[in-house]
Amino acid sequence: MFSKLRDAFKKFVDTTSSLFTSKEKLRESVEEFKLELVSRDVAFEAAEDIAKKLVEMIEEKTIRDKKQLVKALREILLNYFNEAGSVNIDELVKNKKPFIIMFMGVNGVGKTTTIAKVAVYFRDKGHRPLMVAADTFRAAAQEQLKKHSERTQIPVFMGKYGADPASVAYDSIQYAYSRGLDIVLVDTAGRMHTDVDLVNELRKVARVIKPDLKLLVVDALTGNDAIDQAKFFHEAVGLDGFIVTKFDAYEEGGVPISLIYVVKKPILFIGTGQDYRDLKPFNPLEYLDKVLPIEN
Ligand SMILES: Nc1nc2c(ncn2[C@@H]2O[C@H](COP(=O)(O)OP(=O)(O)OP(=O)(O)O)[C@@H](O)[C@H]2O)c(=O)[nH]1
Ligand SMILES: [Mg+2]
Repeated sequence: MFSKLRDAFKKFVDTTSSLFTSKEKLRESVEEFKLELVSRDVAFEAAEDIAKKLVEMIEEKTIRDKKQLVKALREILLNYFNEAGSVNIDELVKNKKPFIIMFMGVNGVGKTTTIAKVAVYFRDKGHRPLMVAADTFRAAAQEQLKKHSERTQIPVFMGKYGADPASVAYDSIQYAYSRGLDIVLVDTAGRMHTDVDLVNELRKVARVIKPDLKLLVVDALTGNDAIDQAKFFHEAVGLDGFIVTKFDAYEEGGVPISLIYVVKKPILFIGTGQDYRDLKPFNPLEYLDKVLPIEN
């Protein structure tokens, strides 16, 4: 996992021994480091900021050796994660019933599978979730969720094909109320993220159901595109956080840094496989331990 980003950090740290003396070499190496970060899915803005901060610290002699360099890197990144805040979802869901989560994301990112995983996650903790198929545009979308419902035995609410997604979502909440279901997980339409109709549809759903959380599901494997999707959905509908899928197959490593740096919202969960329990709360410290070289 994330071996490529780790290699980029390691390479930079390993080549810095001469940098503490020569300004010329430092600039060269930092430029190369920036490009490497970008090629490992770190957003350009974030790569520039990391590089700028490191150069300042090296020039001010706050960083004098490799150990201090790794420590500084960790602090810079950790600060990004802190600025993005955190969402304690286990606590939040206890305080409002039904708790409504609206899931967004473009086609194929793993949105529907993720909703089923989140439903299983909460059922394991003693909750009674409801999955809602508010993508009435594609018949397949309804079928997908129904299959997950059959496999997991978690109830699903489906709208009629072609019905207004906002009214389906609204009805699902009444349904949850009347059956004592305490968490409503709303699957929305995918399509291209630049689709104007989609944006209007999602805004309407959000207006009508007033979700407690709006989460964007992104596929780590789409790299820089995931960053564009995040910016787009955040501007169009507003986001409270992310779920990043396909971490199990992800080598580049930079997507988490980009998401939280660019949108300043936390990552709640990561998808780590195709099974229902392949969903883990995201832990920034664990992530940093994996991508940074060891300080010694
Ligand atoms: N390896 C891996 N595969 C995943 C993960 N999450 C989802 N997938 C797979 O990704 C594929 C697409 O998942 P879906 O849940 O259908 O994605 P979607 O975004 O709902 O797709 P559409 O509704 O068709 O737009 C499926 O084969 C999932 O099993 C993950 O974390 N790791
Ligand atoms: Mg789907």
